Amino acid sequence: MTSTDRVTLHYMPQTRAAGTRIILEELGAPYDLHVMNMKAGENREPGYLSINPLGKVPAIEHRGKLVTEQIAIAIYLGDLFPQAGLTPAVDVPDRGPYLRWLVYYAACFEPALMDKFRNVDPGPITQSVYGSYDLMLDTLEGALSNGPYILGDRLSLADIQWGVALRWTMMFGIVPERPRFVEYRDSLIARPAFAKVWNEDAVLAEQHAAEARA
Ligand SMILES: N[C@@H](CCC(=O)N[C@@H](CS)C(=O)NCC(=O)O)C(=O)O
Repeated sequence: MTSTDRVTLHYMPQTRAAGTRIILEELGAPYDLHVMNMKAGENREPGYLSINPLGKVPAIEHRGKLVTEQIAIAIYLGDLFPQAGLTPAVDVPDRGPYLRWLVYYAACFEPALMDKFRNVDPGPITQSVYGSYDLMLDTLEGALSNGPYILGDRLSLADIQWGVALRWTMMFGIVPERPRFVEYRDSLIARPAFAKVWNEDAVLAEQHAAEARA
């Protein structure tokens, strides 16, 4: 990998982009941060909107291409750095469940959470993309009952994603602290990459708040 192969992560502390940064750390990927101050609205300035019109993070640039959406980024990076051992290869049986549980996060978990958080009625389970909130959560809990990890005995990037997700959603009380969720989250957030990113985020967030007040 040459210096032009470094990944640029468009970043704001204490957002979904922190999960992407933890993934980069876990993979041992070479990366640079482009940090923006969300409290000062920097992600809504023309410079960044010309990169990502949604003004959202995470977004990465790599080899001249932009990738947005945290799960697309996770899959992309996992495939780019298979040597980290966190990515089931395309020709192994775990590949299907790996993709399933990564995509479940974006396709079912987040929509269900947002509806729950805003008191939006998802309607009948046949019309809701995630069935019902309880069914969605029970299904996730069932997947976590087969081993220490979501694929059973094998740690993958899907666990890193879910460790991040369960931490913030249980912290905000959107996901109930079911014993299996707590045990699983705790086993993941004890990993050094999590502490590194969250400690650095706390410093950055404080700086940004001070800058926005000034
Ligand atoms: N669908 C996107 C959602 C990203 C997203 O909502 N990011 C939030 C941070 S947690 C954001 O950038 N918000 C800033 C804004 O909208 O101004 C993904 O999954 O990556």
